[in-house]
Amino acid sequence: RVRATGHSYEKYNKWETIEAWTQQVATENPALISRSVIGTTFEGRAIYLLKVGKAGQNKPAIFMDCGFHAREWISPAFCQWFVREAVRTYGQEIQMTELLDKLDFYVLPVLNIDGYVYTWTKSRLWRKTRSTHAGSSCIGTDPNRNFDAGWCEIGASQNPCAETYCGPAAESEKETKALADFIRNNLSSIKAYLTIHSYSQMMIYPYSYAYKLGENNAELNALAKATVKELASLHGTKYTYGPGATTIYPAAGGSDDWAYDQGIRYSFTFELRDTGRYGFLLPESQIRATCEETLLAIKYVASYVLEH
Ligand code: ING
Ligand code: ZN
Repeated sequence: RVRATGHSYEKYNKWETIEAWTQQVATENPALISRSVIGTTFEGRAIYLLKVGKAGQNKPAIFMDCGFHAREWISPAFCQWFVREAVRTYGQEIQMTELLDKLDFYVLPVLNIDGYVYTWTKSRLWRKTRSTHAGSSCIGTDPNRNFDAGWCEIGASQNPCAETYCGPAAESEKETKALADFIRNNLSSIKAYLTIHSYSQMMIYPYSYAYKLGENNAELNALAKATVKELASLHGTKYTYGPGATTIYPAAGGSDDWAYDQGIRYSFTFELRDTGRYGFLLPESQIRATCEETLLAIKYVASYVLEH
C-alpha cells in the first residue's frame, strides 16, 4: 500500500483530508482555534477559515490565505504547517506565544477548493477555479485576476480559455467574493494581508496592476528585505523582493493589490520554493524545509505588524 489516507504535515493532503483536519485541529485546540465557513465554492464545497489566537477583546488580526491556484500544492501545505506550529509552540516559544496573545491569525487553508480537487483527480497542473461561462466551453477563472484592482487592465485575459482569465466581472467567482466580503467586514481589525503562492521564491508587494508604488513603499521594501534575510537564515534559500509589476510581471486583479487599496498597509504575496527545477511539482521531501523557513518569514512580518 502506498500510504494510509490519514493527514500528514509532510505530505500533500487531498481536500477531504484537509477538510477533516480543519475540524479536528479546531476541536482539539478550542482555546486557540475556531473554525467558520465564509462561503461555498462553485461546486458547492464549504470554504473554511480558521481563527488562530488566544481569546481577547479588540485584537488586531493578520489574514493569510493559501490555495488560490490549484496546482501550487506547497501553499495549502504551508497553511496547515503554520496552524500546527501555532498550537504546538504556543506557551513554549516566546515569539509565537506573544503573537497569539496579542493578535489573531485568520488562516484560510484552501480558497480554490474545486481547482485543488481537480488537480488531484483529473489534471495536476490546473490553475483556475472550476466555474463555467455562458457562451464558452472553457472552464475556470484565475482567482488572482478576479479582484477589483485595475481589474483586467494588464497581465490578464478576457478569453475564458486563457490561464489568466479575469472572469466576467470582478469578484465573479464565489470564492473570491467570499474572501473579499470577509475582509471588507473585518477591515477594522485586519492589519496585514498575506497570500501564499508558488513558485519562484519571491516576496511581492503592491503594485502589480500598475507601475506605481504604494504610499509606504519604502517601509514595505525595508520589511521585505529584512524578512527574506530572516527566511534565508535557516537553509540559505534566496528570495527576491519588490513591487509586483517590476519584480515578477504586471498583473491586474490580484488580491494583494486589492487588500492594499482597502487600506491594509501590509500586503504581501509570497511565492514559495522553488525557482523552477520542480516548479509546481515540489517534492514532498521539501515540505518540511520550505514550511520551516516560510514560518520564520511569517512570524517576522507578524511581529513587525504588531509593533507598528
Ligand atoms: N504568481 C502570481 C500570479 O497570480 C502575482 C503573481 C502576484 C500576480 C501578485 C499579481 C499579484 O500570477 C503565481 N505563481 O500565481
Ligand atoms: Zn499562484
